[in-house]
Amino acid sequence: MTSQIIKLTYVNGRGLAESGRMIMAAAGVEWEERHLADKSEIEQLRKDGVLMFEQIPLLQIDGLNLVQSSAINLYLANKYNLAGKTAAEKATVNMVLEGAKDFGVYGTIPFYPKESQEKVLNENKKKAENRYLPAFEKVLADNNSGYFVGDSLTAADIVVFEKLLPMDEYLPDLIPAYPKLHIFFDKMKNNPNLSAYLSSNKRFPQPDDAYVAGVLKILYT
Ligand SMILES: N[C@@H](CCC(=O)N[C@@H](CS)C(=O)NCC(=O)O)C(=O)O
Repeated sequence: MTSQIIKLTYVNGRGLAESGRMIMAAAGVEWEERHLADKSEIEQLRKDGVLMFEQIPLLQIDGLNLVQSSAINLYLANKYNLAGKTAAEKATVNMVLEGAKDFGVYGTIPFYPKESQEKVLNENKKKAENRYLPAFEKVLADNNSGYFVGDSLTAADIVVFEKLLPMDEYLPDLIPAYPKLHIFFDKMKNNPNLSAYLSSNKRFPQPDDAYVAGVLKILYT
């Protein structure tokens, strides 16, 4: 049986595709990437009817055209046994995934006007310190296995890690203040599949001005 090609369509950056990429990387699966470089390409995909809400990311897998990053993450988590083992674990994985999505907005900061970026960063720092980082610390303490849910790796661990990475790039002093989260962060960095992905040429850098301008031109003009 030939294995099917998995194809991810996005732009050439992390954005809303990065959590799906990291779930696939952690699961040890190979995928192809298509990076849209021109407005005409997304217009063609819209005409082709493969983008349910005319937006990317698009993951083509098992004959499906999946959109909506959360749905993509859940599909991958279920397919690669990273979704939790029981109904209760699955619900907790979903809670953590949604919380991680609300928390992990650091990749959008370069899209704000230069003069408001510091203010946005400070607002998100406050949210991280007052809500999300203590919550992550408590989930890890209550679960007491080194993982967010159950006793093995799930998509919850992967997506929290994916969201912590850009925060740590901006605010490297925060994670060390949370002992269990700090251990978790280091453990995830040392996960062989994730560490190979993070040092590969598939991992995009922090968005820069050229990337922001490209995305705005391709998707929003
Ligand atoms: N809720 C969607 C949002 C998708 C989204 O906003 N995608 C952007 C690129 S990051 C896009 O395609 N924008 C073009 C548009 O909205 O027309 C998800 O999580 O996938």
